[in-house]
Amino acid sequence: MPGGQPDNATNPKLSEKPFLRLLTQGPKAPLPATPPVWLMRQAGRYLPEYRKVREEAGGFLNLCYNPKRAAEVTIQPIQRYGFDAAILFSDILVVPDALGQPVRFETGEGPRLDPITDPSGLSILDPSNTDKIYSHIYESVERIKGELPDETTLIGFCGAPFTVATYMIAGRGTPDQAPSRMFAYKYPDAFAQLIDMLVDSSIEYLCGQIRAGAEVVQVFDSWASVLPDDEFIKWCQEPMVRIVAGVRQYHPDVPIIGFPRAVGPLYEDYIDKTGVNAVGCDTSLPLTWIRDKLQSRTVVQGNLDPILLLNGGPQLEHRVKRIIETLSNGRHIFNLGHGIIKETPPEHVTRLMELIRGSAS
Ligand code: 1CP
Repeated sequence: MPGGQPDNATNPKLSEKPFLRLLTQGPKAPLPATPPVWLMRQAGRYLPEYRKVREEAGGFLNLCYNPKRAAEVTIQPIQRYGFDAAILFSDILVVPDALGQPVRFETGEGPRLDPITDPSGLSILDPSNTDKIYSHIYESVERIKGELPDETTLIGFCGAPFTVATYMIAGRGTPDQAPSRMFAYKYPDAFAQLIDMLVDSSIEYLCGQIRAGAEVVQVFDSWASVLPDDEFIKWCQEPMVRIVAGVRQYHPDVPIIGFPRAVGPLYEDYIDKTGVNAVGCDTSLPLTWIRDKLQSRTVVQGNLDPILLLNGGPQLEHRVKRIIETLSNGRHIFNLGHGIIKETPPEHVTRLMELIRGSAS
């Protein structure tokens, strides 16, 4: 059962947390001197200290389900760089694993699941027993919350139903998500049933993370952009409307960040219909368009090119400056447009933090 627990409204530390403050204050409140910052996939293989723990844990999911180790890798990038937010170390594919479709991570490769190829494949899913897996994650959240510096906000997360469904149907990452798109056209009722189950389980899972101590939640719809607009509305936007309503019913004050990656002009209606407190902006969105069309609607997060962070140098300096100049008159959280690339030299992130924190005019 979701629910319980005090929310951010009663959090005495709110004023000490720049990231949470920006997300909870209205558009008229004074802005911080420099934007709060965190990076998608900030805990991960580009950090030598992560690689060490990952090796000791013996497998990626073992790391996700071991609260002590998961807490350790969540906090590593905070200790190294002092980001304003920590994101729970876990993965979006914990949800199918909890629903009864086992997930494996093979070394050097992405995730693997036994694919659901037709409606009969849905019969293996059992939404009544997910706590067996989710409880490990909630324990990680509690532990992280207890160990984080007071000024750091803790972000919980899940994958959006469509993005999670693409892995459940294909059994792996694919370049174009064709298997799930075909499934949705061929078997729309069964696809709707899967999306509905993922909506309910995501609400339960996000509320569990919030009860355990997550102060903000983000929903990653990494593959939303492969859908035509009417399918996007049906399989991405409407499910997100229900997730936002479902979480807010129990936790009305916890900010929710949506990330419908690369959907271009569809961002505007997505913000208006879902009522998210912020949107993650991918690399392809023009900065002035973000400022003029999105920042007037909600808080914007993004959108440095991860490849530019990998490359570093004067182009990085120039672009960081331009992002901050363009978005600094409104509510902006500095982030990448997608996850950090594993070959990124850790010192490029150090330089990025110097540029952001030194940007006060
Ligand atoms: O070998 C390793 O160490 C595994 C690499 C790795 C990591 C570090 C995976 C496998 N997942 C994660 C952690 C993770 N994943 C986090 C928490 C850490 C943080 O952000 O600091 C988060 C938020 C995710 C989210 C995630 N997983 C997304 C959505 C965001 C995005 O990048 O688009 C997706 C699509 C996944 C699936 C996934 N998990 C891992 C891989 C390699 C993939 C992509 C697979 C593919 O499409 O081929």
